[in-house]
Amino acid sequence: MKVIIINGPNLNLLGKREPEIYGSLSFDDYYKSLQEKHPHIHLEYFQSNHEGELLDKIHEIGFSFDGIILNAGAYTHTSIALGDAIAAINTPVLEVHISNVHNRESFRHHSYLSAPSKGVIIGLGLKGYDLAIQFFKDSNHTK
Ligand code: CA2
Repeated sequence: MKVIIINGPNLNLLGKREPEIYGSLSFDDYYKSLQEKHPHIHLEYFQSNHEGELLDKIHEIGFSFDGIILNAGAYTHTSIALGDAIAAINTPVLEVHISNVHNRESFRHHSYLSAPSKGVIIGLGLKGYDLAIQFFKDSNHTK
């Protein structure tokens, strides 16, 4: 079973800035704990600050992986292109947000990614990524 976590812009700063919103753990450290917790799945991690690179990665693995866990950062709220990419691939996508975007600024309340995604996990901190992996492990999902 192949699952990839794709993180978008600024998520490389996790653990370094704004710990009151995003926590104090770096994603690299959290990813190590996910690998230890889920040793029997093929887990990959990709982060980019560039919309085109996120699109290329989704196209590259979107017909061969069993699940994509996508936190597209602020592109969530702006990118019709990412929404179109999710709709175009076969691999189911779970949209994850660390913070509860609905109790933040109104521009974070809309997502171009939610409708074409299989589901959404919001506001549960880094735990959301773990729950998304668990979902893919547990389900015989269809898109
Ligand atoms: O809550 C989330 O996971 C977000 O996707 C994070 C994005 C934000 O634009 C979305 O509205 C919600 C921002 C990621 C920025 O991450 C940082 C982490 C540490 C320090 C500064 C930024």
